[in-house]
Amino acid sequence: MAGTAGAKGPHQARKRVVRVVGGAAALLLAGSVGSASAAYAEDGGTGRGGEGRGLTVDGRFAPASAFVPPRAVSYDPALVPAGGWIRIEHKTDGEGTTVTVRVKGLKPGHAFGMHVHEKACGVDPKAAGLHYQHVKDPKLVDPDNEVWLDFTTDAAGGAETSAHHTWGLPQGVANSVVLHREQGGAGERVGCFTVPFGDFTTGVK
Ligand SMILES: [Cu+2]
Repeated sequence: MAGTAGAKGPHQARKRVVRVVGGAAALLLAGSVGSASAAYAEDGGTGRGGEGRGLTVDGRFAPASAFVPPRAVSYDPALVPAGGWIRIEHKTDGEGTTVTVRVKGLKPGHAFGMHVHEKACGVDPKAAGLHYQHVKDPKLVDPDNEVWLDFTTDAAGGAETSAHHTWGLPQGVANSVVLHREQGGAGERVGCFTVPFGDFTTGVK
């Protein structure tokens, strides 16, 4: 569309990748097993808002008892060993939104449950709050109304899966993924990874 060419302003650089440092805690974590890094890329190449934006966040699990609370928290070292790795990708385009998880170094051959939750992780497994729901309704606890990322690890403790929805994850309303001991809609929380879903421009002024 010719009319969109002029829409490109100072906030719509074609491609931006920034390293996000969440203050002093993140600096202390650099290089430790609890380190996490995030790369945010925004591609406004089409000139149409909401297309081709993505977020990728990596982390390594560490115990909740670590001196500096890690971004990727293990609540159960038998299932989620320290040093286990996780990457979350969140992509949004005209077709909707896709969340992909990749893990390495978790317990081999285990069927994990995983969902996108509302709040950031904490020392307390309950800190992540409830599942993010597209339509807020306690009766709609299912993979159509929520982002479920259940996976079963291979013999090396790795796995990859993704979930696609035609709706999106607005900034600020979904802030973690929680790993559960069992697959399905609930169960004991064995790990958590803080991810600012929908925030494709964090750190970009
Ligand atoms: Cu959950």
